[in-house]
Amino acid sequence: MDKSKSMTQGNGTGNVPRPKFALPFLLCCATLCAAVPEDVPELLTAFNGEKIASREQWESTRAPELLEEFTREEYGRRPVERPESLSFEAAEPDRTVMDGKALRKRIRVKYAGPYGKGSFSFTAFIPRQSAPAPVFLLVCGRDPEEKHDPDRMLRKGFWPTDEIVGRGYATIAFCTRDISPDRQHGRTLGVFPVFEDVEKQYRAKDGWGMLSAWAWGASRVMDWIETEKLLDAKHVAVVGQSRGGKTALVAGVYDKRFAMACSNDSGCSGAKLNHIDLPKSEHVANIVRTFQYWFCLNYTMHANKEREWRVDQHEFIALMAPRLVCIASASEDAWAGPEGEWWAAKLASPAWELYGLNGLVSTGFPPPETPQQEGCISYHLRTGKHALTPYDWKCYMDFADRHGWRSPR
Ligand code: GTR
Repeated sequence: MDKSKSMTQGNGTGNVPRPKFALPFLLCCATLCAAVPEDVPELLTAFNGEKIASREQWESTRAPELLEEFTREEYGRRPVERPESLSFEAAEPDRTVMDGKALRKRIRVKYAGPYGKGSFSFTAFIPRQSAPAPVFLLVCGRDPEEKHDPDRMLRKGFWPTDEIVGRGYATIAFCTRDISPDRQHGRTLGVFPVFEDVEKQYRAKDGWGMLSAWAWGASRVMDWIETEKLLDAKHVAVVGQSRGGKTALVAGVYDKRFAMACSNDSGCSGAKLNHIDLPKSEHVANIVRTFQYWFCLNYTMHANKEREWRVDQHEFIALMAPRLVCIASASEDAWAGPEGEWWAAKLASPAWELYGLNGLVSTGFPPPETPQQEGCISYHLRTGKHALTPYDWKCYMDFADRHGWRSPR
């Protein structure tokens, strides 16, 4: 039996059980298998061989060609960015919560396109303070009952609203399934049939996949943030875990209004480098077998050939430069490939250097609970499993603090 296949069988819900390995075995694998990556596509050499030595060359030549490559081959083209018909309304009356420390808003985003209309809601917790609050926007790819929790009945660590507000940040969450359900036939629902004739037209090979659609949702929340005087639209971080972590990177790369992207345990097709030997980690062949609909159709062509492709994921992270990026891994998350995530962060760094900034300041893959946060890329490894925890949030907020998001600017 094909071993990789057994690891990625769907359970009909869009969620796939992650393969289970014992911790000592995984740590041993990570140490033994993660050799220094070889033949990694060169970030600062354009496809025509031109060396990229300045910020101007990066912005005029290299960044656009990389963006075009990732769009055409991996995440797909959007039929629309901000739709002409877009409006916001209160989904519920505002409420004071957290013993008077925060205002809770529930907002409905309504949009329309050539083939119909759609809507989704999000929840915002805004600290009561005089200055506009910087924001952490969570792309929630989990069940809302379990993780999103607009009524704060469960108080899960996945979205620790009280802690975030307690540190002076506003936080907003929306559920990806409200943009489009996370399943193969989700393309006939949510945002897709509003902007495409999904019944009559064949899906274009480079047409947007679901990660791009979810990230589009994050940008529509950003549209609202720009209208809200209680919020500081210049300091908004988009955060996500796993499929949400891939989405957070896509959101940040395609929408420069996001000042920071936090990609937690995003792994394959997110922050993990493909040019690294981590046999227990997910590969393109695994991901397209189960989650083809997350990507454009062209991406399937790279299954088992990702190392022959002229780009790798560090170059996608580099498209965030000169803005802030947080990459995070968990020690027991071999499927996401922690060392591959660290290497991608490291190899993306030269893009920041073109701006006279540091990317990831690090001498090597760190031990757990030792965040590397001196440059514009933050990396941390957390002890434990595939999750988003208060410790991860603490690292993200520490990093934003370091960059003056809360102090007088
Ligand atoms: C896995 C998938 C990963 C990751 C994860 C998740 O099954 O293979 O790429 O996205 O789901 O979202 O938890």
